[in-house]
Amino acid sequence: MNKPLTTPSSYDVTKVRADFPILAREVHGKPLVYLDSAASAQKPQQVIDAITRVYSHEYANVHRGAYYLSETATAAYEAAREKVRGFINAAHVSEVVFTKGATEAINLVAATWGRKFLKEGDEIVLTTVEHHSNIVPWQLLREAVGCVLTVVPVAADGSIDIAEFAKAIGPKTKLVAVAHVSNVLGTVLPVRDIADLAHAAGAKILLDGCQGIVHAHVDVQDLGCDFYVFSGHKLYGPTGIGVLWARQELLEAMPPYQGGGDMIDTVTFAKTTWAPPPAKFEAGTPPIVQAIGLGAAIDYLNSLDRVAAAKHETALLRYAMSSLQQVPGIRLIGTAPGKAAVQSFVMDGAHPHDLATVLDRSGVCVRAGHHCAQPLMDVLGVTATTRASFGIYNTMAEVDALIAALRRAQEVLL
Ligand code: 7TS
Repeated sequence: MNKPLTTPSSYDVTKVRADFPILAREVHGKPLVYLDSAASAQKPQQVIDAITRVYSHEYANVHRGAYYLSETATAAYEAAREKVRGFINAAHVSEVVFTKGATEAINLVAATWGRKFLKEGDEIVLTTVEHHSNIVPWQLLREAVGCVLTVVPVAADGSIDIAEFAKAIGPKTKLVAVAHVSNVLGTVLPVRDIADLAHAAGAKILLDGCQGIVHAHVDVQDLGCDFYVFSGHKLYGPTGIGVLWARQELLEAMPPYQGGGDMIDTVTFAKTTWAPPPAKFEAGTPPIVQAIGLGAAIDYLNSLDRVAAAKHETALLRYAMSSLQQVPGIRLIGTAPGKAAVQSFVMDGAHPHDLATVLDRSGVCVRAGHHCAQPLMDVLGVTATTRASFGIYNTMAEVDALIAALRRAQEVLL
């Protein structure tokens, strides 16, 4: 996720951009400059076509029809699960549970594994940089079982020292739940080392991979984690679909999350038995088309040179960091070594919301606010930041457009 300063010659960003129809549109009469992929990425035509094809020709409910169309839809839904398995190198396809997003996946783990296996006084280790999705479900669990949340601090540059984890993880730790990559700072956490510390203490580790999976190749077995979650919509796929990956034995030991159709083995009024995972965790009609769309996004990403794409993103980040630093009054937030292509900043005299609104008039889309990481904002001593995040389709010219728009914004706001 780091090294060279320039985009590899093998990476043709113009060709990639041509796959994303929305990038050709204008906003307020200006070419769209989309720098908010960390919130949600745009979709390639291949994903849009896959969704249209299913609804136009192949749509039916899954796992219940004896007829051709339902069998076709079931096969496509289950093929998407296999694509996810391959993408993250899970050992078994049954370890891949479809959810509506990363948020639901974390809530699922907290409500099932957490309620069954944690008791009063047990500790969960988090970090300051977590998204609310990886804080609030654990607070709900704390209310239910009386567990304790321990928070690992972040250094001023946004990095997190592994020694802090060594201090925080102890005999009472049952779970370490941390972001793979921070959505505000871009920091890549030393997750393999954290996993080793967690396991040495007899704890499990959950990785919130929302931002991690989009910038780097993820191999859940190599990472050594127990749970890995992510959302499809940040990975160039549709909204309404996410993934919980967990080791088979954990899924087997966990009680169901929701009850309903598809998650049962047999039902009587006296007693119901569960289907094996992943069906046990997929009650009701699942997000069929969204899962197939996620499969198409994975096919699309696999068709690219992902190593070259990651180098391109790093080159964009480095160019953005050095260009932003040349704008008077701008302070970068998050400069940890080896970070991912997400850059927060604040500008003297301008509130991030006002700044984002003015940038929008130049066609530049950035996120402003607390980024669902209010505890991190408190520690950083700011109420909000402006954030530019880069995807596989962004260009150096778009970084220039951001900088030009910032300079215009300074004329308007200051
Ligand atoms: N975890 C991280 C690290 C995230 O960045 C996000 C979304 C989530 C969890 C929640 O994902 P969801 O798909 O379930 O909502 N992050 C952002 C963001 O940075 N700007 O908008 C959403």
